[in-house]
Amino acid sequence: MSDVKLSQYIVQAIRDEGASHVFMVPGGYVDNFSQALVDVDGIQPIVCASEAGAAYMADGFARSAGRFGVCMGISGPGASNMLTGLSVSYADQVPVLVITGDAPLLWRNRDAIQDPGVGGLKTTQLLGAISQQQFELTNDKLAADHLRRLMTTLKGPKQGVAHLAVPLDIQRHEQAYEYQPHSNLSARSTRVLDQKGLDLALQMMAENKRVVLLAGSGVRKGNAFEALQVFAETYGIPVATTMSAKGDLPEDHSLSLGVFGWAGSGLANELLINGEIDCLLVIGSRLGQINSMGWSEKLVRDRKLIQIDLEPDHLNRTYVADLSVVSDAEATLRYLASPVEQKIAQTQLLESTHARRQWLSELREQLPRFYSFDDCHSEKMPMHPTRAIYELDAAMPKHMQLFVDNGAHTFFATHYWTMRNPNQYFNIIKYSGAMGWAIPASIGAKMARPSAPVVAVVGDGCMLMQGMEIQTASRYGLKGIIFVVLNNKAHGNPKLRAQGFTPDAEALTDIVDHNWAAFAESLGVKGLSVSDPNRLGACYAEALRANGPVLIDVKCGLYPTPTKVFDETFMAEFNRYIDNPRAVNTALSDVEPSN
Ligand SMILES: Cc1ncc(C[n+]2csc(CCOP(=O)(O)OP(=O)(O)O)c2C)c(N)n1
Ligand SMILES: [Mg+2]
Repeated sequence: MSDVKLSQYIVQAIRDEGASHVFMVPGGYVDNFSQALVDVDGIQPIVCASEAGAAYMADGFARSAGRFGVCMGISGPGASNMLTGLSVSYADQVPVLVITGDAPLLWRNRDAIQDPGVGGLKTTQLLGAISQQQFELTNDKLAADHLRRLMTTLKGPKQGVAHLAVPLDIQRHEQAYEYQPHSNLSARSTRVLDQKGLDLALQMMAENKRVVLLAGSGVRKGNAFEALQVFAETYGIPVATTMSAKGDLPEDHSLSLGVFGWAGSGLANELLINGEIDCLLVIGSRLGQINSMGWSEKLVRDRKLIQIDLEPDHLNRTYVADLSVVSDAEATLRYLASPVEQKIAQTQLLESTHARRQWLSELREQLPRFYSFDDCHSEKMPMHPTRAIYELDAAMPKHMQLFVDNGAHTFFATHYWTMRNPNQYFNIIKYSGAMGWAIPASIGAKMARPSAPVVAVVGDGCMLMQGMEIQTASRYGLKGIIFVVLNNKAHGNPKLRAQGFTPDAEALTDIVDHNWAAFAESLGVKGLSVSDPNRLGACYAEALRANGPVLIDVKCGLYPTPTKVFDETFMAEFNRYIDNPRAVNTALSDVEPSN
């Protein structure tokens, strides 16, 4: 077998581990990788506008494909450009491999350009802040070892960012390609099922019959969609999801309550905060701020809390549960729905199935799914974003993927969209909320699932940050991707909070009404613009007919967000000092929400 450069060795190895795309920006310290990426079959380099876009694309790719994404850039500014994107993957435990090409070891600490040593931007320290695992390759003999070990982060049960720093001189070493992929490693093979803990959970549910399930992103990570539906149907248990698991029980299912928390449905928010629930079963959620309505003590008052998660570290983080079980979401839901040892508890829980369904149908009559539903048909000028979203949902094919960016538009796009299939809604607001993410992330997702159309709903502020990446969609000839800019000429969320500001301070939240359609056209993307709500339908239809990427500049007004997040009832929940012995940190809610 002939020797190959280490840069090629690494590219072949990650391909053999399952990588198909590398999102990157060229540069001196990754030149060897550029050559390898065109020489090696079965892996495609995607050149992005910036490394920030590359990291976001790798993140969106991984979320959509359900396998690791890869981004690459030079040390120094390439690495720092990737940092924000990678921080999103880190926070949400999305598997992303980041490869940096670093200055050669021989030049270290001598003021070389982009030196990651003394006097430079220290790549491993910088990315160490957001890496679950990282190695600097200081000897070519260690390549196979380091790559295989990074795969435990990219393919194992606790996923996230894996960083490999490869100095230029090491990239050039040659050796035979002998690499054994980590093929025996898969998230499935490491799944944990705590039957004893789950028997106790069954018993608690049987004794506390008004059970509601809150399903978090752990359900999606565990690919537990079918198991979730079977479990809910077996016992007639109503299911709310967190925002990031929106639609993982289809929202038109008879047992779906919709999203709980920020941007949540009226039904889920009112029931989980104010309703008479006996037992709240939480699977795969850390119950962070936006998924607990600001750590509301009402979420756990006068009811049992059962928390189930694959990661022990996620349990009892914000509330002390009555029962916490370390168990995988899919295995858990299957176990609970099948005949188990605790037969008596199971029979009792089955007996109350009809009563729960009855309870839910009464709740549906009392509680609204949508807040301010009339806005869906608003004729207002400037346009109401609710109408733009409601009609967009109606116009788009049901197998599409929806990427929602960060700002006031997040609330409209989440609240008024009914997700009819699992694993199609994507959002990062729960821990990061980085503006602009959805633009490149949706491009990564389109490459991950080419047959599924993609819609990205973004703000004009988001466009200012990452709008250049639409050129990547155009250059790679992507079809079936639509960027919908809800253009309210403002940093909407800050402006909605700006009532107390002076006019000069409020003006800091204004954005120029750019012609985003013309901007798109200049980058080879079809640009459409719409300001009359009655033209929305025709505009969406035209976008769907296009033979390439499309951007729609939806000129709308600034209107209050639809859910109660910023109104008095729920603000009170945020602002109150929680006098709650079961809250882990009672001071958490003593500050205003921000985004
Ligand atoms: C990178 C980043 N910087 C700042 C913020 C704070 N922030 C949250 S929403 C927002 C404004 C978003 O404006 P736009 O994209 O126009 O969306 P809109 O709120 O108007 O719908 C800002 C500045 C953020 N979330 N992310
Ligand atoms: Mg805006």
